[in-house]
Amino acid sequence: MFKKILVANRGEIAIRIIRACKELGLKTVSIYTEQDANALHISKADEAILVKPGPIAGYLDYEQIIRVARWAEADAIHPGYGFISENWRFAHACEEAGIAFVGPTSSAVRAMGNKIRAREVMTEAGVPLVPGSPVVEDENAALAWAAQIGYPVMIKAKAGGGGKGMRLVHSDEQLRQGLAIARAEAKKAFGDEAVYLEKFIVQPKHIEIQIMADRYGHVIHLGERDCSIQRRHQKLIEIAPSLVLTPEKREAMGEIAITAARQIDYHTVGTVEFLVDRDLNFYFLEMNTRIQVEHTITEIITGIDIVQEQIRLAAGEPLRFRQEDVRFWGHAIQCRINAEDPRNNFFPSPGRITKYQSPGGIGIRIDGCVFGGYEVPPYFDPLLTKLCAWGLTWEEAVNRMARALDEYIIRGIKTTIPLYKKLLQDEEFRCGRYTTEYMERKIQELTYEDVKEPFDIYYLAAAALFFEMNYFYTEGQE
Ligand code: MV4
Repeated sequence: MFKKILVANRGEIAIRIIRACKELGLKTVSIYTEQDANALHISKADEAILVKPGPIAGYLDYEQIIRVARWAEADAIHPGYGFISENWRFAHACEEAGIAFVGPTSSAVRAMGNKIRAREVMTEAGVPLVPGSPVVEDENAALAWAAQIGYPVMIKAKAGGGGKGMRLVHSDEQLRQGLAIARAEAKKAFGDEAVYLEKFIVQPKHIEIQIMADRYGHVIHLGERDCSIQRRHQKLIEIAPSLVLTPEKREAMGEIAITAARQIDYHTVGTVEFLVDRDLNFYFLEMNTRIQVEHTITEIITGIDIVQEQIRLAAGEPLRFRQEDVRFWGHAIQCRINAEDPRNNFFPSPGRITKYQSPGGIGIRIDGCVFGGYEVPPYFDPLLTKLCAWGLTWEEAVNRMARALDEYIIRGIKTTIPLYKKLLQDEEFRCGRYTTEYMERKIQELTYEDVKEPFDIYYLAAAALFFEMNYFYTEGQE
């Protein structure tokens, strides 16, 4: 086992990793940039080292991070999610430097980062994929492939992922136009203009399987998470298990996810994402070679500490569970509490938290990085905390989450809490059959304020009057 781990991240995930390390008896080193000097992940670790430049570049400069790890005598680096977590060059540099990367091999990271290569690898393994094309070299090739696949067709970037550079087209005409735009976007976003086509799956669910693997050929899955409640590819609410999968479907998807992992000699933990259509046909979408934000809800229903296991597996320990040891118990929901204003197009809402009171009690878990008086910096991802609720039944989990949201007080900045309070009352959410277009369709209804609105106008008038008087007053003084 390692002795000391450098946590190459910030925010809630840095704290989550530090907690796992402490329980494993490992020393921890945090890194931070100048703009993050008051961040909680600094004081939670045994040591903290300033990296430059801020606010973000220091977290991305993996060569500097490896130098810092060497200097601090850390024997492993945990990248968390985002930042350098899926940069195969970083994983490779760790391999070269003789510092353990808490993740799979750089070649597995690389293979899954290239979406075309991922499709090829998975095709070879017999993993079901959305019908699609290889890279389309020109317009004629694209038109021919589209004819074979059948409209509607999605144009996707070879280097894409996370929804960037995707384009939906319904006809030859739209394909011709869309192709040029998609190429330009892909070039701009990824420095690679290669695109390919896929059959568009109408109103899919986004369901992903958590897997765990050691270096000795053992691979298991920890069931699924339904992440369909999202907006513009930012997940907002995740649940486990999915309310639509049968035990047989879960097993089938789990088996396929294991096959996918085996195909690339995967080890540590990872996630295989699927699109699931209305008839519960499922298609491989991509594989995430890192810990994910929503790993928490799988921990809650399985009782397995995924981050601890990830570290053990990275250190070369054998898997401690067999598939039949994994049991699912009850239902878990996670709400991502973001510093954003859902009523204003999810506009970022950084600033000082003037009051903070978190919920608690049976079945509640919070992973966060904020406190009363903390100034949320404007530079980073808006995630403040992850609020999770567990219940023996789905209904109990939903009611418990609603209760926890009611208890939650965050003042001084806008958050997604009011949105979730409304959403949890929605019948369509409560029945669990929602798909990925749910949020976009419901956002108006869920952010419509029915009681307080008329009063706001009076507050506004009073404030205007106050400022007006103040203005005259100060003018008189000069
Ligand atoms: C699709 C799709 C429908 N058909 N591909 C979005 C994220 C990116 N990784 C893939 N995405 C999609 N690919 C085909 N062939 C619909 C989506 C999609 C989506 C997928 C997962 C979660 C949310 C989504 C929201 C909109 C579209």
